[in-house]
Amino acid sequence: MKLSLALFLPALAEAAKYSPHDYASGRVHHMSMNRKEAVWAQQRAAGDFDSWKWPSWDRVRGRHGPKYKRDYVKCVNGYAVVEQGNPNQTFACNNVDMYDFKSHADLGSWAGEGSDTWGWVADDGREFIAIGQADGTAFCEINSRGKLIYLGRLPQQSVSSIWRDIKGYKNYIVVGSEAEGHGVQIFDMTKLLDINPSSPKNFSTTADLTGWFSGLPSGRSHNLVAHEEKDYIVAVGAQPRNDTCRSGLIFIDMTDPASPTSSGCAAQDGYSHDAQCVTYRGPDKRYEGRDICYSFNEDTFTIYDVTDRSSGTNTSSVISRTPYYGATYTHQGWLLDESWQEFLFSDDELDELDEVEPGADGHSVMYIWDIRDLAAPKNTGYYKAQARSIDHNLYVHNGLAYQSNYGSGLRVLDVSGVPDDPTGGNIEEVAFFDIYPEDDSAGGLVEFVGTWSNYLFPSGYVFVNSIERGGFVLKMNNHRGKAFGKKWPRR
Ligand SMILES: *[C@@H]1O[C@H](CO)[C@@H](O)[C@H](O)[C@H]1NC(C)=O
Ligand SMILES: *[C@@H]1O[C@H](CO)[C@@H](O)[C@H](O)[C@H]1NC(C)=O
Ligand SMILES: *[C@@H]1O[C@H](CO)[C@@H](O)[C@H](O)[C@H]1NC(C)=O
Ligand SMILES: *[C@@H]1O[C@H](CO)[C@@H](O)[C@H](O)[C@H]1NC(C)=O
Ligand SMILES: [Ca+2]
Ligand SMILES: [Ca+2]
Repeated sequence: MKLSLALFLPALAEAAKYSPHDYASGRVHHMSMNRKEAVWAQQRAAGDFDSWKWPSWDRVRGRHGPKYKRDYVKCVNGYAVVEQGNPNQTFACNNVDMYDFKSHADLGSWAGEGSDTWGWVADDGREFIAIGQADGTAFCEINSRGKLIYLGRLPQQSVSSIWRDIKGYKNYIVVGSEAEGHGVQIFDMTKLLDINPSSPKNFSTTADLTGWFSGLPSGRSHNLVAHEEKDYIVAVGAQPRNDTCRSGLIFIDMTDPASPTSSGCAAQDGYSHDAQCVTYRGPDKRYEGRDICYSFNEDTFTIYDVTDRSSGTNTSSVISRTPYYGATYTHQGWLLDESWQEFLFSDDELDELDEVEPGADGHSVMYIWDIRDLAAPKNTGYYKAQARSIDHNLYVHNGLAYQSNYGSGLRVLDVSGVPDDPTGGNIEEVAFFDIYPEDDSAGGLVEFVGTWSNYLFPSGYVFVNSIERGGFVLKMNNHRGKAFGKKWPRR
């Protein structure tokens, strides 16, 4: 389909920069959500979310047996050709092979519209994935051959919403949504261990939840953050903004997952869109062993000390609040090395769309942060992608950043050399798989289409959730057990 949004929201395109008030009032976030809703409404009307159009591999049969004969489709000369002659089944790629695909329809969803995803590994090494969709969360096992085995789903708690965010917490997943009344679902993944795939289970949103957190102001949240080591999770972006917690970090004690309780919130810097909360280990001696949240707060990168979080509002403190060149909608980020916290990478969700430098040409930008002084983090450089698209969620494992970059798909960057060159000069894209071929002939759309998020398993399989189609299982073809950046490990 052709997307034509020029008429929808001229204000977003015109205003290159927004005022602090535009952020604080929620105007920028509101415009961004409206923009997405507009794109997705067009796609919905055009039938792009009728995911049954995309054949799941285990359903495809030719006249003489399976049509997709190969166990996996190798990336050869820059393409993984799932079906000869079909541009929609020909994926541009480098160094990544495709092992399976299942449509959202075959993953038990009537709504489709994929979003976040998170995995869980059982004690015996079996790998399971939770897949966000507008009407709930689908569950699959990914077997040793990289095949998705559908096991069932956890329906939406209140009403549908494409915004469904999932994190792993010990043997549980926690699920939040922008739907009012949703709260936080706490689901025990060990329930999947004994399911017979021939009768997938439709779990109950009451009887099958270990716990349900109902203490969010309106039940909405934008995302959830897990800090397993300290037995808590954090809800961020829980609207409305005029609530006491101001859509900041809302701490939820998970000591007993059956009865999660709120233990206070950090409202000082207002709305938080996403965060990573960890125990501090790194060069800034002042914070050794403290609980630190690295937070992505719309117009700033904000660092909190949340050690004293458990007694009401604002008992934790803001260590720093840092604006930066290019900040348009500070979205998400991840540490290079949780065990020695010196560098971090962040993404911005509106810089390309709003044509703000350095993302003005639509080639997505990953921002590099030197956080060796938590009170004065520095944006030391950035990596500019060769592909045009908006960059979305990124996660770093063993010196490699796995990005879900909407229309340009999964992108894997070697970021292991950043401590040697914090400008990002030595960052290299080492692999990619573009799950959204629809925009390739246009040179890549700067639009909210394609992939929302991805999850890497110890086996090397990467699950990629696409908004339109369903779930892809991919693997880097040089991934012998584990993939490492060239300069990894560092110490
Ligand atoms: C590819 O997908 C696009 C978008 O859904 C559609 O317009 C087009 O007809 C499809 N082409 C083929 C060959 O299936
Ligand atoms: C699963 O249960 C929900 C209610 O909790 C219901 O709305 C939905 O239709 C059920 N889905 C299937 C496939 O049975
Ligand atoms: C808070 O904002 C909501 C809209 O998001 C509004 O309906 C409500 O009246 C506001 N409450 C206060 C106390 O301002
Ligand atoms: C928390 O801090 C913010 C920012 O300083 C302030 O506006 C708000 O009133 C504080 N809330 C409480 C309950 O102290
Ligand atoms: Ca961006
Ligand atoms: Ca593409």
